[in-house]
Amino acid sequence: MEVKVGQGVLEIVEGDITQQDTEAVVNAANTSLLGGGGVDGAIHRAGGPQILEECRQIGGCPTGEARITTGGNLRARYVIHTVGPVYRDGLHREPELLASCYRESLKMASAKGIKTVAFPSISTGAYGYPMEAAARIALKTVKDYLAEHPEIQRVRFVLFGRPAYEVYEKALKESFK
Ligand code: AR6
Repeated sequence: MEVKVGQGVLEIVEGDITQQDTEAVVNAANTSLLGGGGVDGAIHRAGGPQILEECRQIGGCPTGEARITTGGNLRARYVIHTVGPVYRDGLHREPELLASCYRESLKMASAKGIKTVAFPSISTGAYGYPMEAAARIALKTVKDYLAEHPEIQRVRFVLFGRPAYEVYEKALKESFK
């Protein structure tokens, strides 16, 4: 499913973040930037050792911020690494930190002249963020950014499995009512 936002397109698909043909894919990393499981493991496995080497040089990333490396062997030319919040109870700045991940990743894309970006559902795996709440924040933040930044042509959410896709689909329909 896709919707127009300003000059750009916001799209949701079911799939694997490592297989995307966007100029950049976003990694759901941790503050060390030294790899892990989930999306992070999949990106480093598919992208090869060059990404990890660049991450080592960068030396880490605080929660809510973003850093960029090349895409190694991925189809995407760049990987934007962002660190989502670990979900506790929703009262420890988790919503604003999650929104910040999406915004800072898109700011990085704008700064680098990247026009198409694919995101996974940040923080909703190992970091435990409830998917419905995360989907609302993710979609709203990206929608707001696209409305103000015509340089970004397409943002794709790549949801892992049908249930995740359906949560995002429902949230997207709600947000465009
Ligand atoms: N493509 C798209 N989405 C995926 C893929 C994939 N290949 N694999 C999993 N997902 P997670 P987090 C979904 O755990 O919660 C790592 O160890 C998954 O179903 O990757 O931000 C890091 O190093 C879930 O909905 O990221 C950190 O330590 C979503 O992607 C920590 O996990 C995010 O799950 C970050 O945790």
